Amino acid sequence: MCIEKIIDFLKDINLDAVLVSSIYNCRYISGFTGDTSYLYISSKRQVLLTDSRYTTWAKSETKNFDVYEINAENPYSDVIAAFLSEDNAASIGFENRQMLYSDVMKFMDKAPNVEFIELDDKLDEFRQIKTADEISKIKCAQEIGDAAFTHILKFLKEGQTEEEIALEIEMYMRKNGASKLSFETIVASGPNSAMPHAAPGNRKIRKGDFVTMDYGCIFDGYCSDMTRTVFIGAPNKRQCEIYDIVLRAQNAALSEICEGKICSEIDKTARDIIADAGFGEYFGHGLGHSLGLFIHEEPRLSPKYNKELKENMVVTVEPGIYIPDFGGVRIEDLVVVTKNGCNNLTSSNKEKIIVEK
Ligand SMILES: [Mn+2]
Repeated sequence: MCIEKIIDFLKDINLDAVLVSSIYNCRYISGFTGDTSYLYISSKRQVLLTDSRYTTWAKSETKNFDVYEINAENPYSDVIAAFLSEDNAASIGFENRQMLYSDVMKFMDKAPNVEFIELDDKLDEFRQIKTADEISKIKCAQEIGDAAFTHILKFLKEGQTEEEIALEIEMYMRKNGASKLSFETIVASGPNSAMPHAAPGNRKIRKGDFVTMDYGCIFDGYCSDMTRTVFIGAPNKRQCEIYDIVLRAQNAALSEICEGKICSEIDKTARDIIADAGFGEYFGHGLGHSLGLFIHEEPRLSPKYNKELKENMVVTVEPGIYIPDFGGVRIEDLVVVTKNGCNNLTSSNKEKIIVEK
């Protein structure tokens, strides 16, 4: 991103400098894709600080930053303190939600006359509206996820463990262009599917199970995320009922998404459908979240998130019903917000899928 935006931001909130520490913000602002660096930005200098393991790499990827190599004699805190002093800076903003308390104490200790201002997640806000280039990377990541779903439907059969299924999904994504996973793959079968974020275990899938698979991958730095729930053998009446309600709630929410819509209202649409059907107490989490360089970003589609959606934000829409000792269903798509609606990046089938092997 252009440095002028950050300099303007500093002026707006009356700060002399900013210390960027989140690996996602460092990457977004500087272009450096390594995971160990700080950015020091003032109107007088823009410096990427890293250690000798990353110096050459950082120089090859950053255009607008001077790369400064720290070492044991010149640690981050000393170098930053020197920059603040040379810049006559009275204040510096820092990412208090991203830094270790012990590191913050070190920085403050070395620059006792400088005011350290908590920025919370203000720098993350620059990443909310995606560029065309970012959307195309998210789309590629999601295409790999959808292809993995097609693959796993051919692979799935009774007797496989959740771990085996998760590994197959992960291998498929890695072999087809993903650099890594965007989060730990969830494969939850039978009663385990009542736990929204269950870890795959050694339970073998069998007739009568729901199997919920929630996974995503990273392509060129950008995340994807999707969930499908399938049936092993013919579903019973209650399973069908729950599945149909979740799908109806998801479709209703999807049809409401567009620029200008309030996030909590979209959540409410899905939540009301589930509650009216009598399952309100079994849908505890928010309806969705944004993603990008990181898997969980703002905006969120949740009951208390009252901001408006804007064009080219991306959000997941993932209602669920989870009944202890019975099982659960979640269906998740990933969409790009447009002026008049949304563009669904997830192409996998959402009709009831019955695995008969
Ligand atoms: Mn998700």
